[in-house]
Amino acid sequence: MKWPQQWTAQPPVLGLTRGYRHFRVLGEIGKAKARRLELEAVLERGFRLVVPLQALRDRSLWQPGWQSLSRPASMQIIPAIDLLDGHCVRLHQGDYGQVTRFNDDPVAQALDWQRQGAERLHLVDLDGAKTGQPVNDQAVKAITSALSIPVQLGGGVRSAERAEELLQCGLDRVILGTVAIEKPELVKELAGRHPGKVVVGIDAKDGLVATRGWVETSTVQATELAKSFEGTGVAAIISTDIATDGTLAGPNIEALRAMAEASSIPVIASGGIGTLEDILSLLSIAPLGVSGVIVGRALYDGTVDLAEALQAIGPARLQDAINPPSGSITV
Ligand code: AMZ
Repeated sequence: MKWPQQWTAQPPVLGLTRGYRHFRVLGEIGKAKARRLELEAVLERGFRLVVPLQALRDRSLWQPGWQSLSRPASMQIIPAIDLLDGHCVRLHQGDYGQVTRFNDDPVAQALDWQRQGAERLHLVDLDGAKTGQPVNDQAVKAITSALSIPVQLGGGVRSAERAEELLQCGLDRVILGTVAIEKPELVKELAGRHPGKVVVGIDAKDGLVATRGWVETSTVQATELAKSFEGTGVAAIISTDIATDGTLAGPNIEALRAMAEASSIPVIASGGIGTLEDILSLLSIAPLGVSGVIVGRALYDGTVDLAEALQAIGPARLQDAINPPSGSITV
């Protein structure tokens, strides 16, 4: 029986493989019933995984999916820094009463993620989102001037003047949440004046849009709001599922699919990323227009390694450089 030299793990086993997906056959070990195939994960921090041949024969664990990599989907991985009173924090499901403080030096944190290969940084002024007033500008400006990658900011951007001030201060993009629902005309005007610079943040609780630091919930469907910005020049929609945010429990794929299908504006997934597998699972909806993913708590907790995630799913996916299957082994 012939097996391809390179393998792609399919969903049921992704958990077992710690989210690693693409494997190369190293060889066989053991004899008779103890014969096993030795596989190497195709990522820089490779690891060896020994799979019983029987499992391969049964196709219960693996399928030869390598060929699909000739047209790989990729997605921008955007690390997030949420600022509360100048510190890097994460909230659980957006609850200001459930704060974890991760780093007191946001500039050092931002520089670290840039060094690991991030191509963009996502900043949230949590005080600003709640009060409508900028509170963390000192940290925002320090981060923006220290970094060479583009930085986007949301939280408390409630007027055209404020948005334009931020763009002039070196922010690459501004994210508008509350005003997208309260003053949609303002968002459309700004997006028309600053193409590629205005992002709408749609944060949803059970499919309904939440605003003002997620303290208030509207009766507007998140997908309807997304639709209403079609053709306005909005650069992207950041779609956050509040129930999963800060939980590491996995993204809400169905909600993201609905958001991606609602309009042709690129969608950036936010909320719930806990593992590399979670990030990889988004590839299934990448063709619908999900172009990026925001990762927060998982980076601080170390359950996602940024450099590794960038290799697995970012524009420079390591497996792309690997030659197509060049042979097979006989079992
Ligand atoms: O965690 C929260 N409670 C929270 C949060 N992360 N509340 C708002 N935000 C973020 C949104 C969006 O990026 O995801 O603030 C921005 C929206 O702010 P505003 O002020 O425009 O509604």
